[in-house]
Amino acid sequence: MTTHEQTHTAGPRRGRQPLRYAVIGAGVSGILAAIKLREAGAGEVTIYEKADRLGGTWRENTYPGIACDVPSHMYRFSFEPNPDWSHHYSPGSEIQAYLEGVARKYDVERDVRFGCELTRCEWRDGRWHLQTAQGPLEPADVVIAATGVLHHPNVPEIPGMDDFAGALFHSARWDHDVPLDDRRIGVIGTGSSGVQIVGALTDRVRKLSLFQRTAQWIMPQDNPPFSEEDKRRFREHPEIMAQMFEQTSRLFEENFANAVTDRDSPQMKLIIELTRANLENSVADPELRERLRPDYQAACKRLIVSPNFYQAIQRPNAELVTEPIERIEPGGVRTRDGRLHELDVLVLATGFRVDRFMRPIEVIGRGGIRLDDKWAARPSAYLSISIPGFPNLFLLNGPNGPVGNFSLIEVAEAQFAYVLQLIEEIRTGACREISASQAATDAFEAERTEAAKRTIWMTGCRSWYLDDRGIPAVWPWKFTRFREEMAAPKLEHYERVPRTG
Ligand code: N01
Repeated sequence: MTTHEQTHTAGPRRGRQPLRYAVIGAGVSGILAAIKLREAGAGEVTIYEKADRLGGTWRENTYPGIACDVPSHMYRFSFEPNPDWSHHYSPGSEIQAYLEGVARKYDVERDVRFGCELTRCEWRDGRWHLQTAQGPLEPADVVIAATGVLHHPNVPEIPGMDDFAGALFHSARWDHDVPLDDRRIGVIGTGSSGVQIVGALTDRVRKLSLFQRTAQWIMPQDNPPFSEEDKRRFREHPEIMAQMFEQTSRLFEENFANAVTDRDSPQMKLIIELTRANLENSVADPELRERLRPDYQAACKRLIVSPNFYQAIQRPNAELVTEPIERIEPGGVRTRDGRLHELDVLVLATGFRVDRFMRPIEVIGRGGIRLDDKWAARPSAYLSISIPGFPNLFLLNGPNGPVGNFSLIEVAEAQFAYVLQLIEEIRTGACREISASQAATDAFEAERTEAAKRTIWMTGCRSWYLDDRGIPAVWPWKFTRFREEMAAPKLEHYERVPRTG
């Protein structure tokens, strides 16, 4: 018997227990968890959502031009294929509408507490005790943290930001009351968000200034609409959608997702050629072309896919500003060369703080250990799902997962199928508490870190994938390995506290 087995004893519970589940967040993963828990007849489920609407990322990001660069028929719940996608790659509003539609169909909202922001989760007496600023909630036996990755806006500290006389907001907090047409707009940042905003806005505004700190490789994108005939065929023959999923998944996996984990692969060489040809063939002015040319390898940063960025940035009313930003003034942005770029609106497309996960919720595990202390160096979790010392807490799209190159919906589905098997251990009474062992987590992290060094993400660029050591904080292997790992938990890698009685 381990120390835990000796010290953690609860009253007798036999057979399948109706447990109480708390799901944190009503985005893609939270909606999924609620549907699947109910389907499993697992017990009472409550989703705590701090906002007043579900949708997560797709609720929060509403900037002009927002779309998903994973093909539409891959970016959906496997159990709810959608015949009505308008394009091969979906706009954000359509994905939000899809998520709301699925939630409606499964009556998910019944179990959502909107406007309920957790501040504290504490493991005490064999249960999770949850709290908001208003006071305690019902305790839960199991917590599913479905809080997302790209969630907390990264707001840079640029001198003078508070002095700006126009409108200033982050791309994930778009202020739709601010008029844009015929105005002077500045965009800071050339990630996927900034590039999409530039592509969508340049035609509408008087002047668009893009402040680029680092150039990006851009993959061209063809995004034709699905015809009404296509949609009718998808509706009448769902097997066509299934085939499309299989085909697209295979191509996506072989040509992109697996390529980035092997920097020497022929597919990676093709990505390099395609992005380089895109730059050479799309940008006419040699001086602008050189300023748009990155000095690192394609896909080192997350690859940007765009049908219209190069065209947009070459319009007469667009300007690529590569001079570093000195400060923000009431009238606009002053660059280091002394020039004032006069602006009415300034958009911070400056990304997210990616090391937060369920924080700032104060999470306290077994023996009073605080998640902030556990993650003092950096976030980690066994297989990105379970944290040693934090029993019956499971993360979806948690630290070091396959965020860079797959559909996060597919990732969450595979993870949740795995989590359900761990929950089954608790439900059947095989154990009362389950969390990854420290030894398994350390071994996983050591192997992951080594493998991450061979990926394209570590070939010399600054990116949000890199942790404080400069090591990619993501799943560094092929998707097949992820599927295999998620097929069934290796229970020997978990610490299980048995029930007594
Ligand atoms: O953020 P980012 P994002 N001064 O972190 C710059 C997903 N996504 O919101 O490169 C000046 O990629 C920063 O510069 P640098 C996708 O996973 C998907 O665009 O660090 N600039 C960079 O250019 C994506 O990767 C989709 O030198 C500053 C930019 O801000 C992730 O979300 C669409 C700065 C941040 O880029 C995040 O994308 C949108 C400063 N002080 C998002 N600080 C699709 O599916 C930061 N920057 C299409």
